[in-house]
Amino acid sequence: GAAILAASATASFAEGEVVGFAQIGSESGWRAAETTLTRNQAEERGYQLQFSDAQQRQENQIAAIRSFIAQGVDAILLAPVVATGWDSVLEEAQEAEIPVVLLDRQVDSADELYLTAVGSNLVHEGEVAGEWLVGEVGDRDCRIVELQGTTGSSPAIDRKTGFENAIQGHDNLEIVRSQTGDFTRAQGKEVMESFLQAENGGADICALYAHNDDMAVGAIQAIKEAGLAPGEDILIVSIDGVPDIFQAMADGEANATVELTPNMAGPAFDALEAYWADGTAPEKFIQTESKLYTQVDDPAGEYEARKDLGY
Ligand code: GYE
Repeated sequence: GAAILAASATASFAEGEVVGFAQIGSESGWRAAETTLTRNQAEERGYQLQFSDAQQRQENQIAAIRSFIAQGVDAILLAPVVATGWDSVLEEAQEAEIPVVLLDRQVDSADELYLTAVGSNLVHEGEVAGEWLVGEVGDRDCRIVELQGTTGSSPAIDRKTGFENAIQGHDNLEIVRSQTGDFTRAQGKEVMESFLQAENGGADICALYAHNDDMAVGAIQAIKEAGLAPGEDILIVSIDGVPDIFQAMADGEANATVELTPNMAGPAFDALEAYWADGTAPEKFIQTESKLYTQVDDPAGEYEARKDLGY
């Protein structure tokens, strides 16, 4: 009756909001976890989530946003596959007075075109990865190969910058080959195979820096098929903290990862609820924390702790 209706109505004034989520795709385990977590958060908060998987294509994300605008959703979440080309569709959302929250990547559009961006300090992640390798190799010469993320994405740009910042001034460390693996295991493996062939069967490679764990996991497979020991013959450092990289570390086949939380939706929905309540405008960037894990931490335990979180 009315009492129950009233009670449920006060449960959360955000109850019943419709949120459109223009997700990039499921190119990595980390992205799958982000999607799982966003669905769970929407469910808990009583939102209706309209989900779109763009298969890593920007035009599909733009079409999804236009469809959300036509539906008159109450907010849009966007994980922008690349940093450029968003101005017009973000202006359309602004004209429709629909707040847009960016998840895990940045855009080069003006700040006024989105409510806030939730993500990690991507440059810092690259610096943490580079600093670990500097400490690991000491004065030894180290020829590094790099698997970059999706070309033109803010993580690929910033994680490259950060790593280069960290090895600056250590002339014994040099990135000798660098190419995109598009954040996927398959392409990580494929590009690593070409690096191994180009570098004396891998004998001349000291370390791999991969912009995400999924490319590193693919590369580990290629290194083993080339008859080398990943984690020993070739050091492996990457970013995300997905379960399978902890499994590789426990097996001695990977050395370090910089954790990226998949929980971008929590802070995003908190900011939206404050905005829906009284127009509160959040900070333009809500930063999540990153943490370095190496073999000395409890990789097997970290694997167990993450294996059921939807990666
Ligand atoms: O590291 C990778 C995913 O945008 C920072 O995208 C995110 C990256 C993440 O493909 O696994």
